[in-house]
Amino acid sequence: MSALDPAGPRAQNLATLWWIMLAGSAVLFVLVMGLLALSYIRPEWLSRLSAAQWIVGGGLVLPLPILILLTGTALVLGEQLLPRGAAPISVEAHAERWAWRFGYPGSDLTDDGTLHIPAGEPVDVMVTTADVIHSFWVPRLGGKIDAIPGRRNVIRLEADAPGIYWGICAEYCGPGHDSMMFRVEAHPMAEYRRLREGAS
Ligand SMILES: [Cu+2]
Repeated sequence: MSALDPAGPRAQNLATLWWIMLAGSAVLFVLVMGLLALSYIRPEWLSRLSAAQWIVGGGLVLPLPILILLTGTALVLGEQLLPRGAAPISVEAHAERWAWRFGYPGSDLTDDGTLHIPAGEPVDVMVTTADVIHSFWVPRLGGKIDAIPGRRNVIRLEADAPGIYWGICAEYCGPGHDSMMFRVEAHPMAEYRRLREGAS
């Protein structure tokens, strides 16, 4: 159930971003630790710089390129996750302490405890809640989104291949929170159509 084991393009974006963030923070860490080590090993090198030069160098020149790169990557990759335009298929996920219920607009397919989606196709999940704030997260298929009382939030997911994926509530919501997991089943498209149409 790891976000670092993506099974779709949206989760892949997030995993890529995770690795870039890790690399960026590692570079900054090594640079700062290098300077710290130099201050012990070769203090005379560092004392050649004035206080103003340190502030400009350490506070702007060192972090800015890396932070610009990280922010830019996050904006570009994050932008691609937004549910732009209408996805051909939408499903509903309704949170209630401490379980998820699923619905399929335009279909009589009823909730059987599993969220059914097609594989290879973006799906919009309309996330709502009956009580407190919860958060809908299927780590291998996409990002997470909060379920907020009185609101209907949308998150777009996509699975590359048919299979079983697991989801979890990612916002602490009370004593039953840790068991608020759910199952997502991605079906081949033809099978999915039969499932939704066959039920209506
Ligand atoms: Cu929860």
